[in-house]
Order: sequence, then structure tokens, then C-alpha cells
Amino acid sequence: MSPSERTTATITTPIYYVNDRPHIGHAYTTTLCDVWARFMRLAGRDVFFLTGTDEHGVKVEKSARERGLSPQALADENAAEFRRVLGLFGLSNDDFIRTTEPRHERQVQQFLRRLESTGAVYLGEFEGWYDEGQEEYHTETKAKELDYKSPISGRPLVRAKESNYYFRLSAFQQRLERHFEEHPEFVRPVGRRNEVLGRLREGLQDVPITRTNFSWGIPMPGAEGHVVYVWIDALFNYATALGLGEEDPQASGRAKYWPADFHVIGKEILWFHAVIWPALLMALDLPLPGCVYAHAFWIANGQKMSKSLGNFIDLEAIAGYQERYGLDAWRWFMSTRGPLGAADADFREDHFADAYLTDLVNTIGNCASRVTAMAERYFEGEVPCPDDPYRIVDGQDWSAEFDRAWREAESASSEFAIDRMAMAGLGLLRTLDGFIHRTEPFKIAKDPARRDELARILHQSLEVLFAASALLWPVLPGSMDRLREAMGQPAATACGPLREQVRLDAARRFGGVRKIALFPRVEETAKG
Ligand code: ME8
Repeated sequence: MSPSERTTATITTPIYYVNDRPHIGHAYTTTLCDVWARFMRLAGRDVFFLTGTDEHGVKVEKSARERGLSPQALADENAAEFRRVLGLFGLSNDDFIRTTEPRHERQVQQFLRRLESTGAVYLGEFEGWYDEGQEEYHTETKAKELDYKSPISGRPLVRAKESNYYFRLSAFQQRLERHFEEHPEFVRPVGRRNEVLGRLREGLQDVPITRTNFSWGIPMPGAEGHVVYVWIDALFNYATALGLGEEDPQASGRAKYWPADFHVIGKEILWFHAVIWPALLMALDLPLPGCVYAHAFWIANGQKMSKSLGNFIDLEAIAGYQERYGLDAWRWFMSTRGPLGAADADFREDHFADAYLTDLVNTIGNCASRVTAMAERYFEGEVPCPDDPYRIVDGQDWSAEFDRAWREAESASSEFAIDRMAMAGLGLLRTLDGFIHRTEPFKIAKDPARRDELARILHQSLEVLFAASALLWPVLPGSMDRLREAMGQPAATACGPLREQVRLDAARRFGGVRKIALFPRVEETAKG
């Protein structure tokens, strides 16, 4: 089935480590997924949007010890914090999975039993270059390339040897390469795909999937002292949330959401998602996700964000932006100016202010207030539907324009091009701005003989505002619903499928329209 024929749509964020407080990186990935999920719901799909927390492993154990807490107490505290942030940011996830939940632990063990019974998992000895901070082994080639230092912490890699359970990753080399070739969209953006494919072609070695040097993890079934490696444990969240590892995988009613259309992640965890995860799924005979989308990183004022520099854009800083500019402005900046592609993006207040002024104040806000103000002033908010309402005025074919915007938004959504999705709606309003500028309704209004012409221009303008508000709603849900209300229209989610909302409809009546100011200039906010 092609993705557009599916009635369901599934998207996931990484599950975040509970040894850290939430920051802009987590908010970013989750917001992108939220925009996509809202778009798909509005487009009529049955959506499952998953996020959660990754709670096992040495890092969590260590952070807990430093704070004099049990790992579970630390996990409880920080998982609650991640949940609070979702509420604060209006993020519309359908489930929140924690890897310490019994439903997850039980199913991970079930998956491992199955893998062991088919020989995809076996007991063996392993030696390699280990990054202690990342809990990750590197091959000789890779270690040499890294100058035997962790690419993340810069600390030396150590030579480590363990008797462990292994996943027979090497057996999946050819199938993985074939999958990459047959599905060029499997890893996006394309630069990342080439990166993974290059490394894949260097050859795959079996990987250890249990540890014996710590205990804060899921016990390997039937193997005393062995704990499942945190990465294997974590990857399975995408399947356990849907109940796929339960005795009856259909029982939860969520099997229909498998596989995910998108696993959205940051670029640093691509290998696990694009190679290890699909190989595990192949070994379990489960269908693979449609796409692993790996975005780049936010950096702060030209510098990498790190704990040691203490320059994370944290929740307090984010709350400051939301207070000054509003939640939707934050979502807009995340969606249109972030590190969605291959390049990192610099988080700077002047960039934020620029985007706010150009797109929200001067384009969306300005169009909305001009059109609603004219409707109020010239027709007391009751704009009549004129004869021949869609006669082309001044060469402006709105029907064709709507089709173009819809196709652009839809194709962008299928590629996870969240920025282009946002711009499709904005583009309509830019065109509307030009239309008003050229047709000059404020002049026509002075001539009582041209009432019908004036009504036609305003009616068409209101239709454009209506369609644009639907296309922009996934990014700007609060302000677009306020705009709807000012046009005497129901909220976006109460108006049927998105496609129908991006169509001229002579039956649509615009009554009770009143002038609206959507995005105040920020100096004004500060004053008032
Ligand atoms: O890696 N810019 O969790 P994590 C943009 N638990 N996004 C960023 C970012 C930045 N500077 N920093 C972090 C883990 N992120 C594992 C994942 S999944 C089965 C297990 C985002 O808490 C980005 O999505 O370190 C990145 O992949 C994720 O946070 C890492 O979160």
C-alpha cells in the first residue's frame, strides 16, 4: 500500500534520557512531530504520535547516584518533567512510553526470547573500542578515524572485552543494502542516507546487546547477571507502545499503526535507527518503518550546546520566548528556521525576532487584519456572496492557486519537509497581499455602484484567509483558530478534511466578521 492510501499515520520522537532536564533539542524534535501529526489528523488520517522517556542504562544510574536518588526515583522525577513540558507546549502526543513500565519490559524480554530462538541472538565473546560516555562500541576502522577518541565527549575510547549476548547484525548486511537501494527515501535527508550507506558498505559486525557491568536495565531472560543494553531496550519502544511484543499483538488494537511513517531523530543517533533497528525488525519478520528522518542540531550563538559550557537553551529560556512572542511564534520559529536539513542552525534572538516580524506580523497578521477590517467596515461583518463569486479578478485564479498550495503541502508532508508545509500556507497569504494591493478594494469601496465587485474581492479574500488558516493550523493552532472565530467560522478541526478546506466553496458564508489583531509587535507587548 502506498503511504497516501493508508488510513493511519504514525510518527515517533526519540525517547529522551531521564538523566537530563528537557531542553530546546527535545522540544524541537517533538514540535516537528506535533506539526506533522496535526497535519495528518486534519487531513483525515487516524494518527498515532508517540514520545516518551529512555530510563535505563549506566548514565541514568550514575546521575541518580550523584544526586543520592535511586535510578527509579530519578526516572520518575524527570519523566514527569518531560510530560509537563508536553502539556506546556501544547504537544498532542497519543501516548507517552517509559522504558521502566511493565508493558515495555515484558515485551522486550519477549522479543529477545524470539530472537534467541531463531539464532539471531547468541552468547559469545566480544572485543572492541568502547565509548564509555555513549555506551557504544566502534569498529577498528571507525575508531581509527575518530583518533581513538569519543566524537561526543572527546575522551579516549577504551579497549574492552566482554562475554555477552550478541545480535547477528553481520547477517543482515546484504538485506540492509538492498533495502537502502530499493527505498531511497528510507533515510532522509539524502546526505544522511549516503553517510549511513557508506558506513554500511564498510561491513557490519555482530553487536553485543547485553551488559554485565551494571544492573539498571531489563534482565536478559534466562541469563543471570546479563542486562539488556540500553540502546536495544530503547529502540523497542516503537514496537512495545503498539503492543507488538505481547502474546496477542492485536489485543491492544494498535497493531494497525505499524510500521511508523517516520521515526524522527537527531543526526547523532542515526546509526542505531537506520541500521541496528531495521536489522532487528528483519530478524523478527516485522515490516520496516517508511523513513528515518535525522535532522541536524541547534547550536547557541555560534557554539555547540553542552553541559560543560552551560549554554543549553533550557526551559526557562524557552518560557521567556513564549511569554514575549506567544506559543505559536515559538512553533513557527521551530518549524521554519530550525536545523531540519543537513546543516546545524544557530539559535539567536535576532533570528527569532526577524522571523516573527517578517512572517507573522507583516504577512499573516497583516493580511488577517486588513481583510477582516474591510469586511467589518464596508459590510458590517456580513459579506454577501456575490453573483459569480469566483469570477477571476485581475487574472488571479484562486482555484488553481489553492490546488498548488494543497499539492505543495501534501508533498512536503510526505517528505517531512515541515518548513515547506508551513510555507505553503504562508505563500497563499503573500499572493493575497499582492491581490489586495492590485485590486485596491479600499478605493472601490468609495463607489457605491461597485458594491458587487467589492463583495467579490472581499469574499475571495476571506476564502483565501480561510484556506490559509487551515494550511497553517498545524503550526499555529491557537492563532489560526482565533482567526477562524473572527471570520465567523468553526475551528479548523471542526470543518472536515483539510483538502475540502482548501477549496473555493460558494456555500461558505462569512458573517459576523470582525477585525482581528493576531500578532502584536513585540515592543507593543512589552508596553502593554
Ligand atoms: O539519544 N538540536 O536521548 P537524548 C536538536 N535516549 N535536537 C537535539 C539537540 C540539539 N542540540 N540535542 C538533542 C537519546 N536533540 C536516546 C534516544 S531513541 C530509541 C533513544 C534531540 O535525551 C534530538 O532528537 O539524548 C536527539 O536525537 C535527541 O534529542 C536525543 O535525546
